[in-house]
Amino acid sequence: MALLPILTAPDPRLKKKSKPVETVDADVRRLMDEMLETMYAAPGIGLAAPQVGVLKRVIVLDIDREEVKTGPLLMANPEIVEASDEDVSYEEGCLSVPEHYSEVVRPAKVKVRYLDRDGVAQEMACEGLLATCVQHEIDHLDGILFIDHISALKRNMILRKLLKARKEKEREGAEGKPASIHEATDPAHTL
Ligand code: GNR
Ligand code: NI
Repeated sequence: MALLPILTAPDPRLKKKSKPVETVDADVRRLMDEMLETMYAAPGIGLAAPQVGVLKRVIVLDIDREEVKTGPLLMANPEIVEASDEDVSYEEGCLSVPEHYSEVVRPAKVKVRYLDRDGVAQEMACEGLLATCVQHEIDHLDGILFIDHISALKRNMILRKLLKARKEKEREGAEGKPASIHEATDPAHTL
């Protein structure tokens, strides 16, 4: 099975609304399986299809903490059908926003309805990290990143840093060596 490349912000594909899956067929099952493998390899506790460039409403999760071990969860067309009035703040990260973390406030408990890997409709009550994570993944299906829940000032700072990091990486790739080494050996930068 193949690992899928994970897109990082800013990328226009991460801002798009994903389309519902019509039926959970062999293609969708393969996507779910490859996403799960990609998530474990990253490593992450959740992954949404648009993060691998596929604009379909498919998410995978596996929360493994002392209190809660969910095992692999594969969901097509996940929907929040109930949310608690009570909110909770959790420090979130995202594989598409590498190395940045922020507190995000969301409902503490949600009930999610989805189609499982066999195409069977399921409902699951979620709380704790699972509730946060499933909302984070469903957000991805609507083109929303966790940084869209924080101040524009913080968001733009993070986006600028991500863009800068990407450009440095591209420059390294083009020259076959790190930009820092290039600068150190460049007479213009030694003064
Ligand atoms: O691996 C992940 N960890 C995480 C931590 C707190 C809140 C949400 C997440 S999801 C994230 C993986 C990811 O980017 N999923 O879209
Ligand atoms: Ni994410």
